[in-house]
Amino acid sequence: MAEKTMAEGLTRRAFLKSTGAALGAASTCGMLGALAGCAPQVPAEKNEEGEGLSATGSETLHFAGSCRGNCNQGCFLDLHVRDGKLVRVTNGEFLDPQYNRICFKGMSLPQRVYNPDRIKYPMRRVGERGSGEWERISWDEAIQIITDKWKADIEKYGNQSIGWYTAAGNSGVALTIALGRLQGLIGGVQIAYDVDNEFNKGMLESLGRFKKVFNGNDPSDYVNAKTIIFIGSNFTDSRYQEWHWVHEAQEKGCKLIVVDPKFSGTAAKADIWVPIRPATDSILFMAMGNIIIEKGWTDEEFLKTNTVGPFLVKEADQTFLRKSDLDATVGEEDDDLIVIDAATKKPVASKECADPMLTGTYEVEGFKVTTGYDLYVEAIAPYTKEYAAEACNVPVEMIDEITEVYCANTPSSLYQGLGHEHRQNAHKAYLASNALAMLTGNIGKSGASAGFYRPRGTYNVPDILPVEGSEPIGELVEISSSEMVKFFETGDYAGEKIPLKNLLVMSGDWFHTHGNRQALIKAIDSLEMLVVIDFQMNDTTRYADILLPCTDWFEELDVQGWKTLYPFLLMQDKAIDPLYEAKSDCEIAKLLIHAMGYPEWWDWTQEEMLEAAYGTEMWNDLKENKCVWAPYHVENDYHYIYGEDGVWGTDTTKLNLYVEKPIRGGSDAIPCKENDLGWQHVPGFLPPHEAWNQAAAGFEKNPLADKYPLSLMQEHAKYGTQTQFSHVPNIRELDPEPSVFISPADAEARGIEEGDEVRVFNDRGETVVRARIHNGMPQGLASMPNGFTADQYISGSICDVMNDEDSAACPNFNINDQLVEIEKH
Ligand SMILES: Nc1nc2c(c(=O)[nH]1)N[C@H]1C(S)=C(S)[C@@H](COP(=O)(O)OP(=O)(O)OC[C@H]3O[C@@H](n4cnc5c(=O)[nH]c(N)nc54)[C@H](O)[C@@H]3O)O[C@H]1N2
Ligand SMILES: Nc1nc2c(c(=O)[nH]1)N[C@H]1C(S)=C(S)[C@@H](COP(=O)(O)OP(=O)(O)OC[C@H]3O[C@@H](n4cnc5c(=O)[nH]c(N)nc54)[C@H](O)[C@@H]3O)O[C@H]1N2
Ligand code: SF4
Ligand SMILES: [Mo]
Repeated sequence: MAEKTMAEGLTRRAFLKSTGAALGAASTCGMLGALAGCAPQVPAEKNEEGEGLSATGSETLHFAGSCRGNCNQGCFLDLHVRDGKLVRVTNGEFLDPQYNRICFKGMSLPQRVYNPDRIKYPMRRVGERGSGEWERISWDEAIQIITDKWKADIEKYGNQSIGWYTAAGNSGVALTIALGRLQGLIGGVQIAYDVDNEFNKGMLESLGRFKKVFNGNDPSDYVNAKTIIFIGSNFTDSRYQEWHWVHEAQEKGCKLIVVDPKFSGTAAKADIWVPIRPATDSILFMAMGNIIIEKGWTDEEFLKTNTVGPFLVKEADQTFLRKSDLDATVGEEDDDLIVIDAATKKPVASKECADPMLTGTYEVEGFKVTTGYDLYVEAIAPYTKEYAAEACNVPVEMIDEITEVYCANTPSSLYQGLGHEHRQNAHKAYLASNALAMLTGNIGKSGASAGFYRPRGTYNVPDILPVEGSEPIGELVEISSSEMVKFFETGDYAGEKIPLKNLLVMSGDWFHTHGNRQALIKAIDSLEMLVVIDFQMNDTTRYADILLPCTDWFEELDVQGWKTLYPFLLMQDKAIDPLYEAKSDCEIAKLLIHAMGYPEWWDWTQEEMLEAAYGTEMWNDLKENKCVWAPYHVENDYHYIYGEDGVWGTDTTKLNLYVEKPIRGGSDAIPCKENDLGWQHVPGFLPPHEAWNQAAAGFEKNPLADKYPLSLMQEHAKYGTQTQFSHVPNIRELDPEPSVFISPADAEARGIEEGDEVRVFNDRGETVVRARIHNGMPQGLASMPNGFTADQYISGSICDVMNDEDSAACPNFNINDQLVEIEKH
């Protein structure tokens, strides 16, 4: 009986220990399955044999669930509930079974639900900030304290005295709406969640996206690829639910190329491992572009019809020449791009030209113009394969070989992860690699993908966020998270005084995602009230003035909205009652909104809210079937291939080999620090801000490297989803404590042995962890995989040495962009 093994064997000891604490406060829902929101997914009579009765004579009920942390996979879950308690989690059944999967984190979720570190009641800080001294208060008191202060501060300083921070704790839709309504009412200051923005910038600029699906093929399509290049992705550890398609492709002869400085789990599966010098990826891809052009492996037809290659770029302002430039009477509706007709060599509107020139510099009615293709070619020309061999520390023969495999063994796909992303200037690597797909036409068809598949299940949420006919208190302004230390010290942001006194953090570990932690801890002294909503303790909750306990994922009704790998929407049943005094994020938002005196801003139940977000028909379908095709796919009923019809999600509907309008990455509300647009139109190379410890590619090493010679990255640990599972016993059994991985050579030079306690430090701070000596690490690179909160380190935290500097072109958490030294503790 598999059920018994899981519930009574693997998890039993830790599970019983923690459920003991939970039982007193938790009421039951399972047996009362007929209650609204508690309807079991599978009727009792369909339960498998042996699962029937518990010791108390109650049966196991099944509810639909989805794993909503930010591992980007969002598995469908079957929640086994007995006597009102979650006793087991197994995978749910998708409409298409090839997506059916679960991992050890999902299976361990009962341990997270009944985790002793859960926040049980509203609490007020009584000791120093961070001292961990709290007193229990009632919900009424908590809401009163918060809203009295908010009201008084809004009166005194205006709505910018209230601020918000949220991240990716729960990819359900309910939370998005809860915070959206609160912010919609109060406005104030949004501290931006500047995550993965070099990736976002590079991917969106070059490939565009559609509102509902972003810009990559459905991952089930990997099975059709003949070559896949993984770049900065430890796919076997960070996307394991998709690996089986890659593996199936490999079994059919697909060649796997892995570009990674470390011999990672994914590299171990590769046909060719390219051990690149960290942060030099864009150079490698520009060199590959040069080889493709030189060898004549370009797909000219594809370039002409699917890319902006033939469009003419004006030398004067680097934008495309349009009909409206030549005739001021042409309106937006009738406007078009101008190209040079290959037969007549005359400028014509692109829609009227079957065969445009891909190359050339021309004079058109006084405008000096060059084709987008030529500007790309000119930009990459200096990055020859010989240059790249030296800069990237990869042999010329290997660069030749991988280029040939990518071009000859088609269809070819690129999968671009984020390992190389988390450093300044990394967006260039995405421009440069996507260009290879455009040059060769390896995009827009089955087996040929370059972008990132991410269906947007939240697509119509923005429409229901404003409350029609109701005036908000004030406008919402956004400020960059990486400016936080400076901002809290001075109160100035971009030359303006912002009277921020209060901050509400929900669904994000603000202190863990930012670098320079000690400076941030000091800087927030100027903050008068930090309110944190979470269901478990994390690095931010420890500094809160008021802590509010929210429900864990299975204690509320929700829909899995985003960060998924499949074309479905998933229902989250309310499978168990909220533990202790936890309330859902929506309920908390409602209490705050009502106490502020604006009940019209929250006059729905959670179910009504979700129905409004999806429309009655879809909502009823979801309620009944739990898993439904996401709307885009219902319309088409097929597995998504981005750009298959030759229409791309960009302004011009073409792929941007040349980027006419460089963007910032995340929100458009925050301008780039320096906007050297000229440099941003085409691929190029600049080293990262700090993590550049060797002279290469014509750039001297960072002078800090004399003192701090090791470049430190943070991989996304196999046994975790950021910090979400940090205190789950099963997970800690697999990966007990924070470590730093270093090469044997670096260890030897420092007299460090496997398992030694070591001090990892730089000018920002230090942390003490255990050293792991890893043959797959290159000399000069160290890695501290993520997944732990500060209390789990011997001392300090990765965030004490982590960089908090923005990119010039794009605000971002550059979590891999730091130099450190390591010594025996
Ligand atoms: N198990 C698990 N899965 C996750 C997450 C998690 O925390 N745990 N987090 C999710 C999230 S939010 C994200 S952003 C992704 C991140 O997951 P990935 O995209 O896989 O990124 P990382 O784990 O940061 O790094 C992947 C690889 O990049 C390599 N790398 C480092 N620097 C460079 C470089 O300069 N060039 C190249 N080519 N490679 C480099 C590293 O050695 C590492 O092997 O994972 C998602 N999935
Ligand atoms: N030091 C460090 N910083 C990093 C990274 C790293 O690896 N190391 N990775 C970077 C990347 S790529 C990413 S994507 C970000 C991720 O940044 P975050 O999204 O902040 O990551 P988590 O640490 O998982 O924090 C999420 C928090 O949300 C809580 N939570 C989960 N569900 C709910 C809910 O329903 N309601 C509420 N109120 N809270 C909930 C969880 O308990 C957890 O405390 O971090 C970035 N910054
Ligand atoms: S952690 Fe990710 S892979 Fe594991 S069950 Fe949850 S969604 Fe699936
Ligand atoms: Mo991320």
